[in-house]
Amino acid sequence: MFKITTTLTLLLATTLGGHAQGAVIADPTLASGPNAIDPAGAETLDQTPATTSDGLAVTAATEASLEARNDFRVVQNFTGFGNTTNTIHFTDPTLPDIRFTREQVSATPNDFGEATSSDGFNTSAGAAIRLRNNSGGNKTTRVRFDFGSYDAGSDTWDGSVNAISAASINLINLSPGMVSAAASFYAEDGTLISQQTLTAGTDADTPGSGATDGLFALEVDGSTPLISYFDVRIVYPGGIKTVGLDDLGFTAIPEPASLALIGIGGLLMIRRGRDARTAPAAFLSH
Ligand SMILES: [Ca+2]
Ligand SMILES: [Ca+2]
Repeated sequence: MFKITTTLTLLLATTLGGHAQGAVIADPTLASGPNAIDPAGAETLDQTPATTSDGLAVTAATEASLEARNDFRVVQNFTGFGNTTNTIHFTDPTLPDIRFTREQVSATPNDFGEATSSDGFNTSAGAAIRLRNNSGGNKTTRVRFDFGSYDAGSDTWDGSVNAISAASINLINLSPGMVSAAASFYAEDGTLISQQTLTAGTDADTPGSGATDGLFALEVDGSTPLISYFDVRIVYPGGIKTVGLDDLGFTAIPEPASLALIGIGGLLMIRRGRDARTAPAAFLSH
């Protein structure tokens, strides 16, 4: 099953990879439940991001709270990702499609976003996403994970729909000498919901020397806008520096409250109708 899925994924990535929109990865295998995030434990997510003190009320979510949700899924393998735009497309209509884009904030275009199978940047089996400053001086790169809808027929992306209630990504090997990384979570109207930061070289196991691994994560409740997209912004020093992103977590698309109520009402009506039909039969059988 795994081989079939991988083959299909590679086939699609190969077929569509040359298109201007980049690679399209169809129905990647999803993990859920305990250890869906960082199942290997090889790169311990030992630093909790600081939430910035700019008045944003929503704080980082924990790995345990996300894994406890029955609507939470994780992509662990990014095989097929190329170095520009990548789209994950699900045939399951309850799941948002996901588009990954990379923006070179500083001048020189020598960062990457493609898949890497290096153990040093993975928190799970299968490839992670590699981001690298390949040479030269300080650089900043921003990558975006947008939850939306992809239409395969017209090859078009709509990022203004399918916002969700929780999302996460692992950041791996923010090595000493690197500067920092921040994640910003946004609503569909562009409102900033939460901003979280990790600082390089502050590993909890080996302070001052170890590379930082951390989890950027957010859960919103009914009083907060849903998550439409989030950005990860990384500041690199000069020289060759690489970080990994792995285990992209997200929830199913929440059902609108009105539809949920109609659904409950409909079930009650069906049940009532069935009870009305079966009650006489049950009575007669006695
Ligand atoms: Ca992985
Ligand atoms: Ca979106």
